[in-house]
Amino acid sequence: MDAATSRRLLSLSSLFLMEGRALGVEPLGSGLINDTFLVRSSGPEDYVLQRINDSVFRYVPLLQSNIAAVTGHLRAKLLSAGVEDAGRRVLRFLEAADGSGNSFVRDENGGWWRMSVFIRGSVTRDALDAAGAEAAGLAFGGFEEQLSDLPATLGETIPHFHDIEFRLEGFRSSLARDAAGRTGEIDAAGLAEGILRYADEMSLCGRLHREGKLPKRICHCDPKLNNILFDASGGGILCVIDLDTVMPSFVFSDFGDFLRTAANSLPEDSPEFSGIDFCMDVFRPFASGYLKAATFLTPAEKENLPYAACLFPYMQAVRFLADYLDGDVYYRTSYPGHNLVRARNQWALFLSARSKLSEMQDFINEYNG
Ligand code: GN1
Ligand code: MG
Repeated sequence: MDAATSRRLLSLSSLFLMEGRALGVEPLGSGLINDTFLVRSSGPEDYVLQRINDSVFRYVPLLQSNIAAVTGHLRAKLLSAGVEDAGRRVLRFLEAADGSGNSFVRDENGGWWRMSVFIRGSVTRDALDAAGAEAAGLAFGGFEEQLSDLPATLGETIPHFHDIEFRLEGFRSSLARDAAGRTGEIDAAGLAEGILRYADEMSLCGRLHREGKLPKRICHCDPKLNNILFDASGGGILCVIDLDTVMPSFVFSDFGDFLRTAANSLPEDSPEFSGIDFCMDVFRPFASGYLKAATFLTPAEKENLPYAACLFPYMQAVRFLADYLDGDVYYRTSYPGHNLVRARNQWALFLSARSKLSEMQDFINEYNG
């Protein structure tokens, strides 16, 4: 990072009510949407400064008020349960120094910024053993359970975010528009045809919802493995971060999207497609943990968890491929074919998960007794 950028970020940090003085700043994490930085301070805490991508999150005040409702509710529960170290188990956003009471500021170009406390001694992980996968299941099942009595009504920070029928409609228009002249390349991979072949099967959740058989609940909706903070000294999971997409959705969102990253034998942008395997060694402990914590699930929700494990790699292949066709306008990319590689990776994961559907169903049925 050049000196001018670093000075600018330090001065943006001073627009929040932080303790101490900002000493230095560095890039943080690998998110594909927002820009994230770690701010080292002279006070007891370090901070995370983020520029919010407002072409993705179009109404930042709603976004931040959702997050305040969620973090406030979680914090109150931790405190009333007397949990030790509560400050490391839920995110805390800082107030702006301008007296507005807002948890965001706008820069001179209209950009939106926010700052939260960096959770001390936390790390993210790229892979999990069985105990870690079970802990993650408990964490996400527990997250939904804790929020099941949230008094506030949350808005959809991205309308139709995990609505597969809507995503497929978008994909079909991207194909027809061919804005970047790339349909030839994806034909070669046979990808579009494959996606359309499974469209009906994968749209099951929309049908169940319309038939009144599948409720919406407050879900995290971006539960990828690197959105979980682990205690660096081996004390297990501290908390779930990246709360931008916490909104009403089907529970499939958290169950399926977690496994999409954690049960993939390779990272989501690896081009080694033939090495991609949906790991049942992650599915089993994760599903056990999740079912243990999410005591509110209906039979229809439980029964369709294996479908959820297929739906999310499928939906992500649709989203990456649509973005590739649109000319890489949504996801941050590092090279020209990046989104196509990601789409093919997710497609391979979908096929692997789908080939294990009955194995997953047997496991869930057995668990339910
Ligand atoms: C995006 O920005 P990040 O990395 O948290 C995306 C998720 C995708 C993910 C794929 C708001 O998440 O839905 O699953 O990339 N978030 C949004 O890596 O679109
Ligand atoms: Mg995110």
